[in-house]
Amino acid sequence: MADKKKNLSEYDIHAVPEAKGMRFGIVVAEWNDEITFELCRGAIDTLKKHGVEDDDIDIHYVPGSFELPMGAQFVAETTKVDAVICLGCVIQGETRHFEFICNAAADGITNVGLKTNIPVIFGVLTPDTWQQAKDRAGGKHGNKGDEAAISAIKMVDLRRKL
Ligand code: DLZ
Repeated sequence: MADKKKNLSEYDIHAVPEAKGMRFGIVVAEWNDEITFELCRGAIDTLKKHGVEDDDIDIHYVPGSFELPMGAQFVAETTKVDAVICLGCVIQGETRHFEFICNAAADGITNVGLKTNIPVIFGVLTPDTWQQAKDRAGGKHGNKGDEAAISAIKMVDLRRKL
């Protein structure tokens, strides 16, 4: 999996469990959609690369990253998914209440996972600039959506093994 030196899309392919039959919900923030739709594309491509069927991926949209936890909770509680992937982008230099939105998204996503017992993955970019976001949405640093998809597969596999 990526660390701060590596590309977000680089991982040991042999360390990823077979994901055929796993079902995923993806919740995408519409704010900064040029970035978040790329994250979503990366997540879908990565899930499918590891065996997930199109019909086992449900995509839902929320207005902004602040709404990701609520969207994730709706999906976790009302649909049959094994994990939910939350995708958003909050750019520090362009968002006056950056901390409020990021903290609400991070705390909320954590809480939804713990409350529903379904893995909920934090695929939210929090860069300083638009260019840094582009670099992590299919650019020179890879795609945060790929990383989120791999995390989701691994968490579903962990839960199934226990
Ligand atoms: C309002 C707002 C601002 C200023 N910036 C962002 C952002 O950079 N990224 C993001 O995902 N959402 C942003 N939002 C919208 C909030 O997340 C939320 O949708 C609104 O405050 C309505 O609750």
